[in-house]
Amino acid sequence: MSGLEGSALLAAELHLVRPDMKSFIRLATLATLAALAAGAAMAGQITSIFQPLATPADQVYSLSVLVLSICAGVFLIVGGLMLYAIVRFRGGGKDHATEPAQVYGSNQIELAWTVIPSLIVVVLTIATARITSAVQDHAIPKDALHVTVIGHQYWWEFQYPDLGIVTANELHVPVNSKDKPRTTSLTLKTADVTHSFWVPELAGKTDLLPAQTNSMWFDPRQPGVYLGNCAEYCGTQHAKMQLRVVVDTAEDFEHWVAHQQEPAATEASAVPFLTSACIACHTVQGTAARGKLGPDLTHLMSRPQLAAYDLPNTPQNLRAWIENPEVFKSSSRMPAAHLPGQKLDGIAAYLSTLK
Ligand code: HEC
Ligand SMILES: [Cu+2]
Repeated sequence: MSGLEGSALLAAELHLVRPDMKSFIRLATLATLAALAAGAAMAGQITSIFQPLATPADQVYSLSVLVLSICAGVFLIVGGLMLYAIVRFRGGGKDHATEPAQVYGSNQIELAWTVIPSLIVVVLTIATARITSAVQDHAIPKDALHVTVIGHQYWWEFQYPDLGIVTANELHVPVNSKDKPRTTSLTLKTADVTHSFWVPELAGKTDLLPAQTNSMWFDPRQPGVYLGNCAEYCGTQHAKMQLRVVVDTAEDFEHWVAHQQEPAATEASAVPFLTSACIACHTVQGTAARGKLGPDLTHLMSRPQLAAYDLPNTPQNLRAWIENPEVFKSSSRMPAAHLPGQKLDGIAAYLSTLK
């Protein structure tokens, strides 16, 4: 098809579409409103910087609104003037051969296009620096909850040094309420490559870097489950390195802590598990399993998901995961067990009692 035919076809299609434009706009508006309503209803379930529910996220949000509106203003003015010039001074008529008037050496114009953009850049810089320093210099209260976050290819380790708890992928923190203000302070490290901790509704991103310890904090004001993801490409399964921050009421958090501090409660025999290679990588408190390369399994069943993504922690999935993690997360750092069925059943049965 020649370019000419192509554009003729396009014009015809445009012509066909035009009468429907109004209903299309109506439909698009409806769809947008529906999406917004759904978004509002699911607050805490989706990841959006436009629904901040904790302190640094509020500041990040106000800054992004400022930056977005300045940029939108620039876009509208520049785009509008350009559109005006294109339409108003379009070619045609008799003046094809003559050159348009050449404007140069105008101090006024040159000053305007130097001073205005400089002012805009200064405003953006000051606003950004102000918010960045307010977030970074924020004094962490003495009674804050301290958690050490360690990024692993492709899962999160959460250590609560003051409480003696180690868990994975699901970070429990207390809500910051008026009568019980409580800040969460995170120390961020990595066991291998660079990862990035990002839960948009709670705070901005902070990287977990080799050879450097970073920190961040947040005080969430609404209980719920907040979703995040590793925000720095760290390998093939980067997308399945999700994290959940469960913001508990003060009482729920105390219950959770007390439960996590209990020794592994179990009725089943631990023998199949303790006689497998599993213990080289996994810890179950109070047993000979002291491995550190994989998630702590002491209270495995208290986590609703397996393997740092939305794989429900059911007995079937648990057994299938142990049998061959490749099926779910190819090139995860856990090798397939290649165990006889009976032993696999024994291990799965034992693990599913680790409430
Ligand atoms: C070489 C180290 C290694 C060995 C051996 C190993 N695992 Fe793992 N395991 C891991 C790693 C790493 C992960 C995290 C995988 C991910 O999410 O990407 C993991 C994840 C898991 C999980 C999911 C934990 C969670 O919180 O989601 C279970 C359950 C598990 N392993 C059980 C076992 C059992 C049972 C065995 C023995 C048959 C075993 N593992 C052997 C390294 C290992
Ligand atoms: Cu990562």
